Amino acid sequence: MRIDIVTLFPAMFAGPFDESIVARASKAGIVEIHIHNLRDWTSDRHRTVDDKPFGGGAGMVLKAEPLFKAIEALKESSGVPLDATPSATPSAAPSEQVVLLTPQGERLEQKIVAELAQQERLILVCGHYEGVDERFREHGVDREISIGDYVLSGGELPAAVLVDAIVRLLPGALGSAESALDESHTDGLLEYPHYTRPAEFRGWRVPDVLLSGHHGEVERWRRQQALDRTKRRRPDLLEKAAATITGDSPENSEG
Ligand code: 9D3
Repeated sequence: MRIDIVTLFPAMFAGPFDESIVARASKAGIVEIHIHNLRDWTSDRHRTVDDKPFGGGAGMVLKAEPLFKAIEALKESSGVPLDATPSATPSAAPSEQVVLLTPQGERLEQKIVAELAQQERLILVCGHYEGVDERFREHGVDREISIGDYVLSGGELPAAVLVDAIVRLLPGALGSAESALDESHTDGLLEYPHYTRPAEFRGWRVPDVLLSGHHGEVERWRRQQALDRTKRRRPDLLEKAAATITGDSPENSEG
């Protein structure tokens, strides 16, 4: 997968992609991430990316022109090296989506992450200031995503969150131990409590069942703990799981 990120603050991406799973996946050629400065697609002397809102009001709005120029240029770069041997049957255009990170987008959840992980190319556009010109949102963007109902100063951290969530789903990105662990945790429940040595720390003991060596009992205890914990902390997750089972989930609605 190739991911292009368009931002006014490229330096914000220096850290997150140089560590852990994303860094490993980049080195292994599983993902190719390119960061671009939106100012590179301006043509005036001051490299202007924003302007005052029509109709008045506080804040600035990202101009449509640099945003369109950016995504058009990135779409044109096919991802195929310029010196590639021409083939008799030109391959189909890679599937790609332009995603705008914005507080007005649909709230990110694992299902959306999984959908985006199917694309061959993603172009992520980080909003900033009061937002982007509506004509870019309407005619230049395939999908709008928020990472939750809290106010951040821009779309950069949300873009980094999205990339992290996507990359770990790409084939080969996780080690075999990590993927096995991951599969057992896709039942929609919160995790059971984890302990490691010592068996007693400052007088706090590890539950006896975990030291018992009875694998069946350990499994039963963990399942019960996961259920109790989910019921108490995240009843919404249980309702969602129940709705999926009864066929009463939003994916089956006509809306
Ligand atoms: C305080 C300004 N707000 C006025 C109602 C609007 C606003 C505009 C731009 C609020 C935040 C931002 C910058 N945030 C993002 O671009 C953003 C974001 C977020 O703030 N929270 C969760 N997900 C995202 S994705 C992009």
